[in-house]
Amino acid sequence: MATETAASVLADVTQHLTTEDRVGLFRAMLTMRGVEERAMTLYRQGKVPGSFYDGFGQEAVSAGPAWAMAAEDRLCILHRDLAAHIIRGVEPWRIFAQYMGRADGITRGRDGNVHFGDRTKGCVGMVSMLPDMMLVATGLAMAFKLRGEARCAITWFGDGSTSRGDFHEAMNWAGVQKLPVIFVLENNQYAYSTPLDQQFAVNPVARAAAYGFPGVSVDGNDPEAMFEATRVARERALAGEGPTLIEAVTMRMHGHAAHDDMKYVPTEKVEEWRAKDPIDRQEKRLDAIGADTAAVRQEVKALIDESVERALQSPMPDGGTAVEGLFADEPALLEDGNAPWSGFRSA
Ligand SMILES: Cc1ncc(C[n+]2csc(CCOP(=O)(O)OP(=O)(O)O)c2C)c(N)n1
Ligand SMILES: [Mg+2]
Repeated sequence: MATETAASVLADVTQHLTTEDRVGLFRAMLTMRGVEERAMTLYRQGKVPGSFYDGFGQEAVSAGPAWAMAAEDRLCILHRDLAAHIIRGVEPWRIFAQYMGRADGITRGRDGNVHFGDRTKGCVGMVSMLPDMMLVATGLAMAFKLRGEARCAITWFGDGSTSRGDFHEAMNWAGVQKLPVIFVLENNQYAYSTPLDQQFAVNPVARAAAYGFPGVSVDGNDPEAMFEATRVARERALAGEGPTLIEAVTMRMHGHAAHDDMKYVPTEKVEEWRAKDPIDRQEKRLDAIGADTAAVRQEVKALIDESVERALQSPMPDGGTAVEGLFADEPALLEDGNAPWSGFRSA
């Protein structure tokens, strides 16, 4: 099966994106960047425990695809894809609270990191083992198919995780069953310090053909190209034609996480990609059609400011609630009459 080019998927992008949509993509990417920049400051101030991961420069990879998905679809989102949560309506103040481990975080203080998801908004909580979200998305798609529902699942995963068996299992099963699932390969040139040429001999987008479905390579720094590729993939999925693998070609502009100075990445490479910044590019496009991008910038800045303040007001969680919400049905009491988690209770 032929691999399509970025140019072919961009052919008629504005047919399916109104000016409002295009501004919406810009706003979502800007919000993602604003949240992550401010969260990095909070991390350096010691207010975000553990480590901190961001998707600086990769905002289009999550914004474009998330914009193409419907309310009834399900999104299995990874650690550099904050714009997907934002587009689904997760409020920035709750994301700040999440990073700071506060009671109003999405996991209500159970995690201070990126392992969160708000199911009421169709965002599935992130599984840390990579790329197990591919299996979760494939399972969701299997359920949609079995129930005869016109819904689609999408998941993101990195170049590094394509070397694992789970990648093969998910792709194979989705191909065999022609499942309504979209796989977005976030090719940001590195998996921690491992560059692509040490990761695989053949680009994984070419592997899609081996599983019986198309692989398309897209400019991952262009939110409209990412939207269009996903829109086409979703139509294909809903028509019962099966999955699509979309390779988003991008660059990890920061270290793996806040602790990583990425000295192993040549400076010229980072500079080369800085010129392709997705937010700057979308802003230029919008300026060219007369949209008020300065107003969007102001609006987003105000949102970030008030969101940080609100999150800082959120209390630390009560330790006694730590194991609440783990079970759909509470397990039986122990022989001594205590609940299995009673040892964890603070009182
Ligand atoms: C099975 C597994 N092994 C190791 C890790 C630790 N780990 C987290 S992110 C990461 C790098 C992943 O690289 P890539 O898939 O390219 O994604 P990127 O971080 O570049 O977005 C590693 C090794 C993990 N989460 N799961
Ligand atoms: Mg990577």
